[in-house]
Amino acid sequence: MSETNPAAAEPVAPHRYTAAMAADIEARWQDFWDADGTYAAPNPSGDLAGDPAVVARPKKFIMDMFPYPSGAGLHVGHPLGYIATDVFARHQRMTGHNVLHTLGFDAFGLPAEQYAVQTGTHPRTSTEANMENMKAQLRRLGLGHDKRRSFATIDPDYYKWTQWIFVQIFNSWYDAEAKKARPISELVAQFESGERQAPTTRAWSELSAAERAEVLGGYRLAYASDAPVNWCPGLGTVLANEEVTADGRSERGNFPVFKAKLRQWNMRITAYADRLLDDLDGLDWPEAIKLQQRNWIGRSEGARVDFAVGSEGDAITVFTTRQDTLFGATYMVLAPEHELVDSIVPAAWPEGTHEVWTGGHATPAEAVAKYRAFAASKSDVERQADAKEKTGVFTGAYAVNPVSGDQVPVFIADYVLMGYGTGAIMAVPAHDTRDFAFARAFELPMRCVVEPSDDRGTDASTWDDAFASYDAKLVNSAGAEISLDGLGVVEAKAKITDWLAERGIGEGTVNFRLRDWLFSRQRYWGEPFPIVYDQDGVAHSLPESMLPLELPEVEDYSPRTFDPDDADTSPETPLSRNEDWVNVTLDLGDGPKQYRRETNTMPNWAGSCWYELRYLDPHNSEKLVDPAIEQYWMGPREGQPHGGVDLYVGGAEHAVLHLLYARFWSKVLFDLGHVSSAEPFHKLYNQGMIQAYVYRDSRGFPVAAAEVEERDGKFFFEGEPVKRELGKMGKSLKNAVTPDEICAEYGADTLRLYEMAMGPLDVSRPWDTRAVVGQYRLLQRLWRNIVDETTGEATVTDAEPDEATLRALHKAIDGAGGDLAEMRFNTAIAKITELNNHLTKAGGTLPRSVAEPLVLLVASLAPHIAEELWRKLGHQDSVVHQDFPVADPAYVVDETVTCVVQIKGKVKARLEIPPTISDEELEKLALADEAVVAALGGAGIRKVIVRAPKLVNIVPA
Ligand code: ANZ
Repeated sequence: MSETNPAAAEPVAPHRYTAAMAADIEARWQDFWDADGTYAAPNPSGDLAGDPAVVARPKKFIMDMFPYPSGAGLHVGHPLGYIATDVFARHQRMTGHNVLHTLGFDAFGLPAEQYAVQTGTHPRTSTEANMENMKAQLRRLGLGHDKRRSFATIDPDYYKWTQWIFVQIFNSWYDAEAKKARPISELVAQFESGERQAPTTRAWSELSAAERAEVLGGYRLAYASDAPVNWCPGLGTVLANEEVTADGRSERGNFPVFKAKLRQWNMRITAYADRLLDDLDGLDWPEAIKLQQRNWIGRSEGARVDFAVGSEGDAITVFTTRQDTLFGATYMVLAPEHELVDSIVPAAWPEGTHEVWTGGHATPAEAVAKYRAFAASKSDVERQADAKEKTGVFTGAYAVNPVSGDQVPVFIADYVLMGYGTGAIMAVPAHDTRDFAFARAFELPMRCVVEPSDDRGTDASTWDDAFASYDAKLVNSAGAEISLDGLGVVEAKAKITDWLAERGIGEGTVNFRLRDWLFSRQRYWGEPFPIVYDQDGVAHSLPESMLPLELPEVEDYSPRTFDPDDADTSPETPLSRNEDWVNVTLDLGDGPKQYRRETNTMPNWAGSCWYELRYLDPHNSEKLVDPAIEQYWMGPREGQPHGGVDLYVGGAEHAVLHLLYARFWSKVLFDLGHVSSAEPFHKLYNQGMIQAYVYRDSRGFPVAAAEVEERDGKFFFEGEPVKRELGKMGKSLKNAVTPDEICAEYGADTLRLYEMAMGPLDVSRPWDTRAVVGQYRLLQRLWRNIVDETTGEATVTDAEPDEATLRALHKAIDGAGGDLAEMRFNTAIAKITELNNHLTKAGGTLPRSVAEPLVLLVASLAPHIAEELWRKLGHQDSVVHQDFPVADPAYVVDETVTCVVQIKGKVKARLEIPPTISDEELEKLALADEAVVAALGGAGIRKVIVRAPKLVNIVPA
């Protein structure tokens, strides 16, 4: 293994730490760990039960957001979090914990399906190949995972339970009084016994099966409904709001997206809005993420108010957070899709209708129809954009403001969304910016009802903008029956809410921004729904014995593409084309019958909603997870009121969707008694991003970053100057660096150290391949401090270390130990480097009592070299399960501390003194100090107050 050192023209030492040696060491230890099961975490029972002494330790369940096995493989940015959790997990193992750390794959998803559409390759084939590739890349990094617990969400053994959970959710309802989910059978029993009246006028026993199913659908936590969804005929699928661009087209493919009513599965996550909000308080998550969840859930306290409309006793119910401004409501707006619109539209425009209100249309019906078509082409985001000009049209109808008795015109406008509140608002243009803009455009009256705190006066027609404030008094708010004048906003709200409630025309209410979760996709590569429909179209869930329901083979993986501009088409799913699979005869307990299978698949998010639980008990074929095992790893304990994973590391981009969905599933499983933890992830940590330099040529195209040369701070590619900027790492920007390259050049331990040393874990940082060598040199010096490079043997003595070395060692143990426990890996490395440099400088052979703790210090960061050195130091057991060294406090305290000497309370000198100095000695030193002598200027001394070792105060005579 000797190489030639060209500089010296002499062979270098045969046992020097080189990339080749690192590769050899690393491969050997990786094989050893796999064969030995070094990272196997014992369960308290079941097939993965193990050493009771280890089980008795405090547990630590450490988890990464698992990867999607992409065809591109990993670049060095991907493993940042995986290395960090690995270092942390190793440190926790060395500090007395039973550590569960493993990694699976989130393997359903669109890229494999698109590849299948293009090439005809089964998504499973390409996904599995990608997983093999990624596993090899990850293995090369030396991650200490319990591989017995790994799985992919596409494994039928896994998705059997995803389907089973769906069945549990389908078969339960939310009991708002008990504030928990309960089996739907208990609701049926209540309907049957008459304890609860079903929302129909007929008795439960008189309803047909289909009618009962319809009623129950209004309660189930998973239910099918004809909801307005983003339908993209060009792609042949519905899309989530996040997948639609601001101008109402599909992010992928740029096809038009329409709002269409399609029968889709939904999850009633809104039932849990309060608990999802309240339980955030008990979680150890970054505040920014908690805030995003709070905003996403969007709890608003306000009121519902009825405005009478027409002569039939109908009312438009609005949701408002400012019921105090009711006297200022001078018009109303319904969402264009609001169901009341058609019934209130009169045949002709009322006498004297303002021309601007009609949009130039001959009849209200025509105006409404035209405007609806216009609004349907816009996304919700676009509709809500504040800056946009307000559009809308008069319906021809008037409603009655319940406090002022005024007739107010009713408009439809797209700035009111169907999906929020009641889909209708009372508009208070004087005090709401959007209403103000609309009122200006349509020349509608404004009435100031909240006294402005500036000098604009109370005539709103002269204002430039709305006056929106909670901190003011009500004015112009006296009617025949009630007056709010002079009250503050809070009191006025309370008073008007009571008044409305007494009359039965309103009530205080809480509204949430959160919507139910659209849960079906017209795709192939996802979990099939465990649902079949009988001849009456009633949905039935499959019993556990029929799970997993595996994906059928199909000829064509693509959803059918329709005329991209035609909203009136409906999706044809890939699964629906396999008639043999779709039409089945099953015995669901009442004899063999014909059924049709649901042909949508579950969304991408389903598999990641509960994977933490499967890690615990991955081979259980009887249960989702054994309760005792779940309780052991996830159960609530001190400081973790809802239980959960001890550390979950991943990107901040998953603030809402995944993290909210997983919380929701946890709560349902908790309510139904399947788990003891009501929260999946107790502590959440967001790692930063590894960024990379992008180099662009004069045309702005990225050039291969690896081939750019730097000269005098300028950058050149093939001789031409290029511009450097910071961007994402990836193939398209031609700046991806793979972990494989870095491992080949330096070894995995160097890569691990470099990634951890780059900066605080939660901060983004630019990758710099040239800087990696710094960590390589650290490992070379570490090696040389312990191993004789000629013989390859460890050379240590039994001598006692000197005082300075003891101090350096114990400070490093203390400092790095604290840092590792708190995930400050960069500073831990700095402290270890400092110790190693001290030892290098001191020279000579290391005492064993220094070499061993040194190896243990680096063991979590650079596990391969640590194993090798540990073995060379004569140990037969793995370094992985050694105890982290304990610092001796006597050597940790600073050698000197700074003592302040004051004369009459003013600082005159600072002394560097040993921390253990006595009062007498310190007084002597202080009085002898030159600066003190000079400052006293020969004056006598009345008193000396000594507080060793920090302070001496001298009072002159
Ligand atoms: C009258 C009013 C007066 C309002 C005022 C605000 C200020 P948050 O806090 O986000 O819940 N609103 C209600 N439903 C809506 C819908 N479907 N589409 C668009 N806007 C809607 O917002 C609640 C406020 O947003 C409600 O209170 C309502 O306008 C509007 F000085 O009512 B407010």
